[in-house]
Amino acid sequence: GSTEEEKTLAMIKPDGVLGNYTERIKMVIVESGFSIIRETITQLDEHRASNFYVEHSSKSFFSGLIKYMTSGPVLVMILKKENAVADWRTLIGPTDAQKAKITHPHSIRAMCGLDSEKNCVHGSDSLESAQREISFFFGEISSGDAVGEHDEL
Ligand code: DGI
Repeated sequence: GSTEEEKTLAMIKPDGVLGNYTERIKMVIVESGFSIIRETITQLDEHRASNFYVEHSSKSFFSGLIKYMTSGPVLVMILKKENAVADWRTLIGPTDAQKAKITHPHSIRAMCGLDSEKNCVHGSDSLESAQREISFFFGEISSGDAVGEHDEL
């Protein structure tokens, strides 16, 4: 029988890739029960990074965020699991890696993040964001709702 599996978008940001955290993070992903069903390395330019974070375009930290996100390659992955969206958010921990080290010491951001900007990893914050972000990097795929044996991925 098919379980109610979800897909979410995970990203290892430039500081994570350049800091050689990729394999450690992937180990945590797999040990936590996620399947990595697609992955690609890409270098964001200003246009694509701005588009990805368009909801933050009016924020004071936006230009710094774009500079950071374009500073090196990122590894993007589609993760699949029951409750993948919320579970991946829990696993990465709070946005501010400095706080994560205190309140969520076992989180990925506590392991490899630096502060509220350079926080090492990204995770979609809702099913809707996940679908948008998966399409952003991988094109249109199935919605992730009630994914079963017939899913091509
Ligand atoms: O979903 P999150 O990545 O946890 O957080 P978010 O969607 O609120 O913000 C997106 C990214 O923007 C976050 O990963 C890092 C950056 N950011 C968020 N809040 C701040 C920030 N950067 C700075 N410099 N200062 C902030 O307060």
